[in-house]
Amino acid sequence: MGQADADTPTLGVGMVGYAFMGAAHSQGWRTAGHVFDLPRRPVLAAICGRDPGAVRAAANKHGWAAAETDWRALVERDDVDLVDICTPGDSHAEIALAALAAGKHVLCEKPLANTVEEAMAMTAAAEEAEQRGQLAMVGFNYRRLPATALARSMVAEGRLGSLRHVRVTYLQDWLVDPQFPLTWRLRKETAGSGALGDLGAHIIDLAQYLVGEHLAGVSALTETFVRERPLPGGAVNGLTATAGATVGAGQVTVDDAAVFTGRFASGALASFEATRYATGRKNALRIELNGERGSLAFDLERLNELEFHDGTEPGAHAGFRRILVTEPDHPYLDAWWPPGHGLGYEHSFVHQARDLVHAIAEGSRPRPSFADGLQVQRVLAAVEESAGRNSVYTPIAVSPTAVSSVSV
Ligand code: SOE
Repeated sequence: MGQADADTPTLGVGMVGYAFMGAAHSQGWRTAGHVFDLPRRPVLAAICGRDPGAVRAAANKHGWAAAETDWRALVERDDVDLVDICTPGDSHAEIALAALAAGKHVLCEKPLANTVEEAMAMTAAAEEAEQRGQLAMVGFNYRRLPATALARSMVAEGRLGSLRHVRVTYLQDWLVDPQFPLTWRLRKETAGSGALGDLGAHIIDLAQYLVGEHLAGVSALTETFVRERPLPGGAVNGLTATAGATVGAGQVTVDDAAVFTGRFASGALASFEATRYATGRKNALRIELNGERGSLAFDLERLNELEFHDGTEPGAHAGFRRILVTEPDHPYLDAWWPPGHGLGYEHSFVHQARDLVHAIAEGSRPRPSFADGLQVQRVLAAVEESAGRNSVYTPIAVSPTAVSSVSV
């Protein structure tokens, strides 16, 4: 159990944004130093949002020492060493570039950007800043659950042998009601894309991380089921909205769902599904890997478990077995509870903060880096290009710096 002592150097954090991801990241920064022995003690220095009253309330609720209403002022604060970007995708590039130029480390929520061009500029700036000792990470938090980290190590050890299939879905249903208002996630100019960039980015990154390779090409279909929605009249927070006076309607300019297949460089075949219309599925991320020597399966709704089939066992004894990922020698677990007590969604953000603090103290490039985020952006763009050409197979370029970045 960690508790940084008084002479542990601090790491001042400044956060931009205070909605769902702002709350989740705040919990990660508050908790990491109290669970893990960290080489830097995170200090929640300042949080930023446009509404003075709302951001002051968020500072009080989430434990931030100060509140700012201009992210440019936050980036320049002397008590901020790291800028954590928890805003919609249309501001990621501007804020990250300014933070890197101001000498700060950066954590940026996924997807890295709204376009490949923005992601390329962010990656170039991050790699230049790295020469000055500044580090940057993109927040694909699902890599940081014990079960997915264990799965990655099992694949890397060869427990599955050569991979043949990757099958991954990310299913939500918060848009099934056509009366859900036209929030920022449904407009291309703010979100970049819909379920594809929001949910598809997660499963693209997780698949590439677990496999240890980049996707070489995709064939895709996307659909927008409800093309016009009421403009927000009431309160909206993340995925929920309260009814408000109808103030007209607007066009949905992003995808509601994306279905795509892909091929990894080694030849393994993959299928992906990302949707906000899977009625009854709330946050159902499921991935299964099939190799010549065995299979692994993970379900976010049972995130303390990993299903493993050892194909080398005698047929009479073979079968999927459940690994309860709560042992002290499982990833991250040595700092938490005794076996069997389990963790939750929010712990992935505590682990994200932990890993970033260690990377900063060691001066090593965090994973996933901005180059990893750029590679996901390239896949997102290829999916949209393929879908725009009626699912024609579309190859994916690989950035030179990204080649070495898909690793544990
Ligand atoms: C909405 O789909 C959302 O909040 C995503 O934006 C997050 O990245 C995911 O972890 C939960 O769902």
